[in-house]
Amino acid sequence: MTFDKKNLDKVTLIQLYKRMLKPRLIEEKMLILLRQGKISKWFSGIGQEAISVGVTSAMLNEEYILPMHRNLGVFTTREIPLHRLFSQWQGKANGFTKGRDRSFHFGTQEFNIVGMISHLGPQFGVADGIALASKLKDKKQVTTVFTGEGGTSEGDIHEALNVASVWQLPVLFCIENNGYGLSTPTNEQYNCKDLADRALGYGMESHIINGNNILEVYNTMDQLAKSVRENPRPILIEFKTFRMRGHEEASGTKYVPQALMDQWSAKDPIDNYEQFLKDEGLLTAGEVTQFKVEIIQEINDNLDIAYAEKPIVSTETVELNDVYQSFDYKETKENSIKKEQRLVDAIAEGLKQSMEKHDDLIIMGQDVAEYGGVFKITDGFVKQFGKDRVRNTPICESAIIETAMGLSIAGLKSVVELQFSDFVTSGFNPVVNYLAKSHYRWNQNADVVLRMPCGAGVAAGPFHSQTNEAWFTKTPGLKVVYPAFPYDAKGLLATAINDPNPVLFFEHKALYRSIRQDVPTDYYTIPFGQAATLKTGEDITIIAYGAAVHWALNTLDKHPNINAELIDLRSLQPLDTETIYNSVKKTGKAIILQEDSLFGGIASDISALIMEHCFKYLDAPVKRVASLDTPIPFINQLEDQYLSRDKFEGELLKLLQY
Ligand SMILES: Cc1ncc(C[n+]2csc(CCOP(=O)(O)OP(=O)(O)O)c2C)c(N)n1
Ligand SMILES: [Mg+2]
Repeated sequence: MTFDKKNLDKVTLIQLYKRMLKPRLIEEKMLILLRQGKISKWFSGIGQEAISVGVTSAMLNEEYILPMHRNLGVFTTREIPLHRLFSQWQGKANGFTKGRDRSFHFGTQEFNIVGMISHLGPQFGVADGIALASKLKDKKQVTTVFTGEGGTSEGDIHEALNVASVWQLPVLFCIENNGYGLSTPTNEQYNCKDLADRALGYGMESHIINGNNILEVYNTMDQLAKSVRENPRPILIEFKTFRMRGHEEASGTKYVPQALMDQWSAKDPIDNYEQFLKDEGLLTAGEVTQFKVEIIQEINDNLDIAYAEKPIVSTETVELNDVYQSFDYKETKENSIKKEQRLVDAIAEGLKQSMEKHDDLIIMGQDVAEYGGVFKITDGFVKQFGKDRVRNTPICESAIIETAMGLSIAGLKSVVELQFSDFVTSGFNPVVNYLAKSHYRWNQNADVVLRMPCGAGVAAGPFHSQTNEAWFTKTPGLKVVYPAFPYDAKGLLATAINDPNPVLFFEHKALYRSIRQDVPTDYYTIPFGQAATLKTGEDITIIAYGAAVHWALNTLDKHPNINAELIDLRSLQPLDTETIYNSVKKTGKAIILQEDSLFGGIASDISALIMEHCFKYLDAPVKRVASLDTPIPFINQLEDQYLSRDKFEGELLKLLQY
């Protein structure tokens, strides 16, 4: 291995050495603790330290780094106090996740590090979002993100690279090619010569770096970072290196040929660099010993601090409260001037007024710019707000939802328009694992609204008709809003955008142009978790939301003699249980009408809640009326048969007779 020190001074050269030595010595200690059963799991980066250390050393402290599971050197180079890392691994309060997530699964705004979620690939998309924020704010910063070569097979990685190139985002995408992904060798992982070659397909610059040569890593990354700060663009960098230990310690390395181990062992990044420094007369054996003694002392002192820390105690209330960032709802009252609007107009106007109110709000979605979105909600927005803030995206739901997460980390709000709510499946992972869990895991909110045009009754078949709120109401960390009227939609959308938590905002397509109402012309908000009682009555409680509210209203219009109380939930998470219970306690009967298919829908949970909280008030079993447990068929007569709409009347009359 040849080292070229270019014009680096002695202080820098020695610092790079010490920075590699520290994670190596920490790991050696951790391997002992692992054998003693004092820590649970360990992913070793031994042999790959030059990458973490060289890359991090080339970055400015205020620039974000998104590391993976083998990047201890990132954390140590950013000088996180070791006792905090040890507390993190022991699940203690001085760590970064209050015992809620393990190992390197955490981020810290204090050190501008955004740790991984287990799913690997989403890191690239989140890096896009952080980089987009810095580009929009003209900060002249780079964002650096890591993956292993195994992770590059994930769709998220392809999506994120493509977005970064289309938007020319200042990201340094680092692939640590260490020969294996768990037990899978590279020839079973991909079929191109170098992963760096993929950059060409994205229209991106790329570099291959010897990942075991600290000076090559540092000098190249330093030069690339400086260049990207001035000329924002993404670069793909492949580091050739090797994983010297098992995927994690328990899994061993039996499947790795010994010859490969020996070959790479001779390329150890620390031993070779140490020899180079000695040969150059910059380092003595005595200094090496002294550095090691100092670092080991630091490790032991910090381990003592972490061990002395008491095990974490918490309560259910504390845990529940940390699922969401607290949101101090401030009511903005409506004005008295009203205008008749369709649902689609009210949403468009609400969104536009939020764009005017929040300079830091970005809209992203397919065809949302000049075209105005497929439902024309953002028509004219580009003219008013410009293309920086109203962004057409490639077809890549995962990367865009991850980008939204990155924007939030960097302090920007975003609204993502899903073209149809059905397509959220292609971005499901970042919704339920990244947006939903970040605040609970490491106190990082996801200030993101996902607009979800949904629903059946439009003869659009299985992939353009779903109302998929139940996939999300059961995921702690998400808020789910589902208005049925223009007035509610406008005010609730304003609140969704103000709320710093991730909100799924359902907009029923069949209501877009069929439901009209007088809507205040100015900006106003409506709080979440407050149902609207549309009709008061004594004999039965009808609970509905979305299009089903209108089905219930139509049925009641046909039967003016039925003395029903009709509750429009408006938001499903949080759910206004108080209004439901008070009504059921009064009427003694409850029927829940839901457009979604029956099993596992929110009607089931509402039914269970009523049984648990109002049982002694009930005069009849709680009834759920929902659509067939089939995919949604296309042709009208089948769709009509599928939907709960036409079954409601019969079930209502039956329950009244009970
Ligand atoms: C979506 C997903 N699938 C599978 C896994 C299990 N898994 C975790 S790490 C890993 C191997 C990753 O290999 P690579 O990206 O090369 O990183 P390395 O471990 O070699 O550093 C696998 C299969 C996961 N965490 N997430
Ligand atoms: Mg690998």
